[in-house]
Amino acid sequence: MDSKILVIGSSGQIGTELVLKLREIYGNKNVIASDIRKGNYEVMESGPFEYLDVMNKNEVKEVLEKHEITEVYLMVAILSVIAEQNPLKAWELNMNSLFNILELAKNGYIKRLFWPSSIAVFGPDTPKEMTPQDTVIKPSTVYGISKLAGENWCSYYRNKYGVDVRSIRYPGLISYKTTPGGGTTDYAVEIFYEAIKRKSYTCFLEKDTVLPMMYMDDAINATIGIMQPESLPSYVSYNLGAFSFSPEELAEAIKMKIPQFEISYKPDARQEIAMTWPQSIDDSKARKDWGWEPKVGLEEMVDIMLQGLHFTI
Ligand code: AKB
Repeated sequence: MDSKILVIGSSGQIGTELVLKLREIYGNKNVIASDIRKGNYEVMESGPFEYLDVMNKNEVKEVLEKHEITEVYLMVAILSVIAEQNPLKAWELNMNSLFNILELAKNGYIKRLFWPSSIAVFGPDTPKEMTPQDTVIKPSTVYGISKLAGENWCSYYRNKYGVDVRSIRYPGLISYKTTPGGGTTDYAVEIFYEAIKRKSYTCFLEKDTVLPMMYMDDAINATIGIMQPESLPSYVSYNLGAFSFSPEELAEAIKMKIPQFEISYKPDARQEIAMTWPQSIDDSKARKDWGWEPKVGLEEMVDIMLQGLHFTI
């Protein structure tokens, strides 16, 4: 099928890089960026942009019709930390944005949909190491509850109405091009800015809190990759892994490049969230079903981040 793509939430951490990669692949004019706020210079200059509030279904429908969209990447979400501060707002945005797009897909306005899930679907009772695709899934955070509900609604629309919806359970994502906001894994990006600017960082997690992480390029390749097969992959939302580390291990890796770097620890409420998430992920189903394979390892990620940020801060 000739793809005409709409990215909703194109000014966010994943959306920004996703738009640029999709434009490289499908051509600038075939990838429409959209958000309630302006994107970065590259996104705004390289192709079409629509101011769009995903909570307004009619507005979304108009944009779909105007650009004859075939595929939507719905990259809108309130992440774990902010969701704990405002549970009802997070529920409303995370769920109603999804319902609006699922309904439009059900009514034939979209042929294929990507929706992001997260390792936050797992909870304190889930096995922490090499967390399997199918396991105990009882999240204890607002964000996790919304992601699990979202996965279930995606399955429902797929089974009941034949909606082609695909999803990934992202781990923490690391990039020097875009900054995250409101997540528990954000420290793994902040630490690089502080290491370069101040040679020190105070981490909001305990030193031995291991979490699964991934370099953004791999996450973008996976996101586009899962949308490629003509036949639907068997799971709606796939586990995805790359590498795992604790703040202490990341600090050690940074110290190899910046020997003066010092880390200290002042755990706050984010520690509680992190403790309920897996430490590493079994992504064998994604590897088998649609050929997922991460390319960037921990050391390479540290090199890329330090080199990339030297030029930007
Ligand atoms: C968060 O920390 O909330 C996100 C996530 C793991 O989904 N980065």
